[in-house]
Amino acid sequence: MTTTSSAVSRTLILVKPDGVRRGLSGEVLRRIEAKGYELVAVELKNADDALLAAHYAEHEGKPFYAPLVDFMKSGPVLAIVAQGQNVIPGFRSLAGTTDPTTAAPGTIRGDLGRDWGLKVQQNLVHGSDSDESAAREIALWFPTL
Ligand code: RTP
Ligand code: MG
Repeated sequence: MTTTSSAVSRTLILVKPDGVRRGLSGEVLRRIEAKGYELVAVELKNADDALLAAHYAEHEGKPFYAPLVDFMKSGPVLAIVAQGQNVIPGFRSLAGTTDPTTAAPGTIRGDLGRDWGLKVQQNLVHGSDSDESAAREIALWFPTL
């Protein structure tokens, strides 16, 4: 039997402290839901060093690592698990490219982000970039899920 359907997957999305501070949590949730993805878990959290070291392990040693961790501790983060077919690349597409200056209009970073002249890019959201990252990150942010 052949089939064209793809399995439902889950991704970890974060509204970073800049997004929460600017009152954009609702706008991000609205875009996730408007795209047709389902919210599985939503929780406001204050990330600590241990959680951020695990979450950003791939970036340890890079010049932006320390400012990135400081930025992520500068206020609460809205952690979200969303699900749907192809939600991992789907949300990355909604988010837009990393640099908000050049992220395409229509994307979260392109519409709502900009360069603030700070040490690290404040680009409003995080989205898991692979099946493996999503499983690892969901387990870190929502250990009981
Ligand atoms: P994310 O992990 O947050 O979804 O973003 P991403 O995949 O698009 O970007 P990544 O390369 O994983 O970088 C993680 C976050 O680090 C900050 N960053 N700043 N040169 C810089 O100023 C710089 N490079 C990276 C951004 O907040 C980026 O989202
Ligand atoms: Mg990344």
